[in-house]
Amino acid sequence: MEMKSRAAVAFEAGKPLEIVEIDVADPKPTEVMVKIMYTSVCHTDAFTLSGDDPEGVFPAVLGHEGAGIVYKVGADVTSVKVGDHVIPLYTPECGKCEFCLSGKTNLCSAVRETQGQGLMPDGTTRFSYQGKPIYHYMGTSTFSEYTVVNEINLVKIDDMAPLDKVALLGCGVTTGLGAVENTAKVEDGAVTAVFGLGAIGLAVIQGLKKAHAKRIIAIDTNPDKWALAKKMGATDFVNPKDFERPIQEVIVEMTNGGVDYSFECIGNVDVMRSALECCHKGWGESIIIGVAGAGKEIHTRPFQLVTGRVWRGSAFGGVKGRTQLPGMVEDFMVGAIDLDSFITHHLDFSQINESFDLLHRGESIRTMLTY
Ligand code: NAD
Ligand code: AHE
Ligand code: ZN
Repeated sequence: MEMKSRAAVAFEAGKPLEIVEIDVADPKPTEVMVKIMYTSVCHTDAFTLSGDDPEGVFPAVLGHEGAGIVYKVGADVTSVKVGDHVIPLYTPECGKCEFCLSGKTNLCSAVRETQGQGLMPDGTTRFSYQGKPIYHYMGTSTFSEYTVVNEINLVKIDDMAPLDKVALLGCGVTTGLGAVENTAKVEDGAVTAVFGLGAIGLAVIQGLKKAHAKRIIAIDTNPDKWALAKKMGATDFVNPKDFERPIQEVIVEMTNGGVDYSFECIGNVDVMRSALECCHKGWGESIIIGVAGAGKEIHTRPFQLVTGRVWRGSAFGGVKGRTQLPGMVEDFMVGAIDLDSFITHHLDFSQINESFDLLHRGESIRTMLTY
């Protein structure tokens, strides 16, 4: 039976979302309907809404950082039941595909193709408005009070965990912490640089502090971000606007030769170059986390790589969601992960466009939206 659901629909690229009542069809056998309780907006939602995402399709229900409660399950679903507390995963984990079995990546190929087209695996959508289909997004679509996701795009978590906090583990915080631990594998005493101090960069800093990095250089063009970066553990603060010369030169000088690890958490291909080139000759590694728009490419002299610098990328921090997220929720519950500091604003779901504006103006880290 179809459900009515309050949703923020992206009808067109570059336009604000519209809050409307959509129809949500029942989950198919391997799918689950989730009542989303809380969602936040990640810069990737803004990126897709802008029209720069080659995979962006409209009209769509965006949103990929949220938490909720299982409302209905398809006939073949075994790993969750009605009432379970869950976090939707844009990086699913089927546990059976070549990628899941490789032991080398968290990327899962089971539903990636249709997920990127805004469709469920059978090639259709569960959302419609006035009889016309509305696309899904990233396999999650948390900007609808009721959403339908594949069982493999869902992880059950501790019922005691506050959903209005652990929603952040659906993307931003997990991505930053994971990029340090799983992708870079930062060691004790490392000298590091973090470009971009939104939720992703701040979570990277939190991860670097946990990894006992000796120096954490926080770089942002918005000095209002220093205070939280400092709270997370940053040791040095650099505003590229204060310098005439390339920022990589400044950082190489500050560190007597460059950093052991750098992280690009913006999505700017020029900054990606700076992040690589501020790495130490012979061993420095730069991790690209930021998502760049259609047609953008990265550049550097190949000599930078010949002389030992390494360029890597990280999606969802290399975290396998169904295996690892419950443990991260427990880490939060015992105080080993700080989520509270990221939530700078609280708004009602109906004010979701204001939450995009706050992010664009650099005034918020994350706004927790309540349905
Ligand atoms: P955000 O907008 O909150 O933060 C970006 C920060 O970068 C801001 O503080 C801004 O002032 C700063 N900045 C912008 N231009 C700059 C420049 N030229 N030099 C220095 N600082 C600059 O965004 P967010 O939600 O933290 O996301 C950051 C990036 O990470 C986005 O590109 C997002 O799409 C991407 N992302 C990737 C993954 C992944 O799995 N790879 C996951 C989540 C987000
Ligand atoms: N659709 C874009 C790529 C977007 C992208 O890289 N997404 C990240 C997650 S961002 C979360 O905030 C990701 O997981 N990438 C791996 C994947 O399989 O999508 C494009 O360029 O087409
Ligand atoms: Zn995200």
